[in-house]
Amino acid sequence: MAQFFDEPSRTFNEYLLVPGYSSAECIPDNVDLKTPLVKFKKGEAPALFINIPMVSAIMQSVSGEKMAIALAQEGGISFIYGSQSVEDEAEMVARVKAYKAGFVPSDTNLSPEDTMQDCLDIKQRTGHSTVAITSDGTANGQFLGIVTSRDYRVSRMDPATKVKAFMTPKDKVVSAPEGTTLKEANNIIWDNKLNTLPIINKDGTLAYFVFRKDYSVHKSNPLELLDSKKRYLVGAGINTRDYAERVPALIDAGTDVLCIDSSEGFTEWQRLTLGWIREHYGDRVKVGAGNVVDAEGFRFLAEAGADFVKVGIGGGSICITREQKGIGRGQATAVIEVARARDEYYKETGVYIPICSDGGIVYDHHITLALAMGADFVMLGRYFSRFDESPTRTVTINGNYMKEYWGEGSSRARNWQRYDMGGKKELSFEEGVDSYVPYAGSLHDNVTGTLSKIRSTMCNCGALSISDFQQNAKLTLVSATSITEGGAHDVILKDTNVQPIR
Ligand code: RVP
Repeated sequence: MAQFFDEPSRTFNEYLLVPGYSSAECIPDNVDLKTPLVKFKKGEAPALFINIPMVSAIMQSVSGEKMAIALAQEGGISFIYGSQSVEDEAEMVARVKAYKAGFVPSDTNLSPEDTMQDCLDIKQRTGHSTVAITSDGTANGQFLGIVTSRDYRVSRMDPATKVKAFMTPKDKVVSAPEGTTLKEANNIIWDNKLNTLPIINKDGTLAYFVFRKDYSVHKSNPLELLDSKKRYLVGAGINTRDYAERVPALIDAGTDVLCIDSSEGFTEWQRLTLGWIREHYGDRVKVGAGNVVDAEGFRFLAEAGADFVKVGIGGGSICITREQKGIGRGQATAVIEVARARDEYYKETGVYIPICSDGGIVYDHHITLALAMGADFVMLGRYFSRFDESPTRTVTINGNYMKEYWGEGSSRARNWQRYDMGGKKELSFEEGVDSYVPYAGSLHDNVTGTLSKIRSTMCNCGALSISDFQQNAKLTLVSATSITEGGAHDVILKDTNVQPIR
């Protein structure tokens, strides 16, 4: 007979934290959210930490290079999506590693032969109004000038007017040579009242832009996640099909950590992929695996050599795996069981394998619950997709700003490798949807708000570190009626359209 689990599987919404004693030291400023990213032996430190327990999902609509840079600035890490060619993924990683805080490769470029209409189109596409004009219209061509919105008048000029007729040519542009420090660049910006300073290589090609606004961003990131060469840390997704080609390219590009991106991790394919990496790189290359939802799955990946294990099937906001295939498990139950298995494995072997709760985070407090249940960090897709830094278009729907967000199992992503169980190299049916999410502004502002809630709750529970929180948090299941009690209830929420009658 089939095996039945005694308890129903539960979601984060069904739990609450019960406060613990908060001493006078329990203030948000004293909470340390640093957490291990990869496995380590008892008494040793892990080779990789993250400074906040948040990583961005391995998805086309979430983790591009902008996301990776913005999240590393806050102390977390992105996993660049693997559902693109090996070359494109490796280039994205290389661009994150080449990024020098404050020095930005130009992503908005045209040639002098392009037109004003091209300027309008590219501005719409990238959201940037400063266009680098280079000989070949690339980010690193011969620098010839710049165009900003001040250089053309849409109402008065023919859209076919060539860029060379209205650009500010290079001899009128204040620039600085390669090797200029960020501080020097900032001084030039201030002295000349500039918004943008092009940095030019010796051979006259464009190296970077320094933007006035970025200098202040750089200065206000105490938790930023840097490697020993002061470059941002970045992760990358791989699959269980082309790893022999993809992994070396990603390692050459400078990837700090890999993660097998798959809807189901308890498979021979994952064991083979992990085995291949160990055979070729030993423990030097760090790689997460998943996803699993029970102790057996965890044990399998731990023994196969995973550096961290991702937990969650079917809980993602865009995921319809449970509807399509009837597999999965409530995210809270999955995390609790896998965390127990992780702790047992640690007791038995002295090796701590961090676990990542992946998908299903709707409210900020779900992150706090996941940590209390034993997750070492969480992976978020929908959350990050709403920000300026996600790679998708912003659109308006009924007057509201929205961003696109689609699943890797949707036909839009065509990520068949993520779902492949052998057979034809294509998605046989969809396991994800294509959707919109409300636009929410900058990653920095949102992550700051989320972290302050996590820190505050941890203080209520008397915990100043994640491991302390995992060990001492008190959690309770809630009844359906107490969920209702938890929101605003029995009041009529104020509405701006209400007309006073007196
Ligand atoms: P969420 O944060 O709830 O949006 O979930 C994101 C997670 O959903 C991803 O990290 C991944 O594990 C999963 N995912 C991605 N695509 C799909 C799909 O198309 N079914 N699911």
